Amino acid sequence: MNIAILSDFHIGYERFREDAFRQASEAMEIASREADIIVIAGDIFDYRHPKPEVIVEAVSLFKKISSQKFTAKVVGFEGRGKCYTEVPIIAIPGTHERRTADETDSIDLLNLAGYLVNANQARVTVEKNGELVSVYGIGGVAEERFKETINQVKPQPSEGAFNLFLFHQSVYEFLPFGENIIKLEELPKGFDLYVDGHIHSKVESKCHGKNFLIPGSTVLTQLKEGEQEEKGFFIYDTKTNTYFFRKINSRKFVMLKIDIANLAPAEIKSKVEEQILKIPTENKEKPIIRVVLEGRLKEGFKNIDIGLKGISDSHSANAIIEITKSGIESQDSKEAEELRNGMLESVSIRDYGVGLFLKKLAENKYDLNVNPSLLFDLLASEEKKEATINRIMGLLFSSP
Ligand SMILES: [Mn+2]
Repeated sequence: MNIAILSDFHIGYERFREDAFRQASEAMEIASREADIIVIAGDIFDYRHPKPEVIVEAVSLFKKISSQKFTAKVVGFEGRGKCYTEVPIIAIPGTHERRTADETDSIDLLNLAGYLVNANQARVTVEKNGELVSVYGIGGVAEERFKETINQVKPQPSEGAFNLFLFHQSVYEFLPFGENIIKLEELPKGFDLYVDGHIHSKVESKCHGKNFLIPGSTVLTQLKEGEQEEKGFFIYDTKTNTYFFRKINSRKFVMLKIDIANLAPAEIKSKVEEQILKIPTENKEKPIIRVVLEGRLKEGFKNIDIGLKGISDSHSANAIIEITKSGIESQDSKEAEELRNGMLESVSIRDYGVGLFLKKLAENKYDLNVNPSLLFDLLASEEKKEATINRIMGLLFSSP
């Protein structure tokens, strides 16, 4: 059988909401035409409690895809939960859908509606012309709980079937950020194929001598360097153990790292402009360009002096441009760095903020008749923004 392996749709992702839905839909439509089984490795939704309009998007997509004609049928289900359909669309909840154990999540909702089978801590068996494929899934859990979960549920391959192990975690070989993260060799043995989600860029590797695949997300989320590759999913042939990456039309993402060492703001601006103009913009969807400025600014200039907003505005018809200035070293970033390094442990962030605020006010010869600490508290207030702003304006600028 051919298995389509997809992951991380992040439907509802605010920043690129339309992209998330459009790209997930395209991937699912192609998958339903070109594969016998669709397997989704978690994070269908971007958050735990999707808004009704986001649920509607997902329901409309899964309703449509699950009503297509599939020759392969679900013939077996054992484990947590219940199965309500024969349609071979199999998914697990990811870390974005995860709720506390035994609480229902949004994958349970799609499962109950019969649009897919939730394989979280369960084995789903699919049959087509006498061939069996068995999928054992474990939904995303906190990294430190994953090994314990494997020990509890003891995933076993099923005899006489092609066995796929499906999960949604970091894997140490690709994200070595902690002791708790599982290593490939610690994954359960005996499966013919290992499929993971969570990591948003594509990975092709081996585990216990078998193929290990991460398809990556179908939508751009983190604007990281590794996300410049084209999005899509794998189609895996169980008879030959071969696979290929099926690309979808995803919005292009380009990351531009620009060295601004010893440049003045005007020079930086023209350097950025020049680099942006080199990127082709012929695609139907505007590309997302992330400009990362790195290096130490020319003496005498500060971060704030670089007026880059004009650049994003002047290109807004052809591209979505985001400019990151955090790689710049100057007085401003030194202050942020002090905070990060915990050099100010004895001082609360708020007190440190007040200190900076007072210093800046003094530098600017602030002499209005409002207590600076009160002003700080008002400006930092999270509540009733409009009323707060009116109050500040009143205090500062009304005649006594
Ligand atoms: Mn994800």
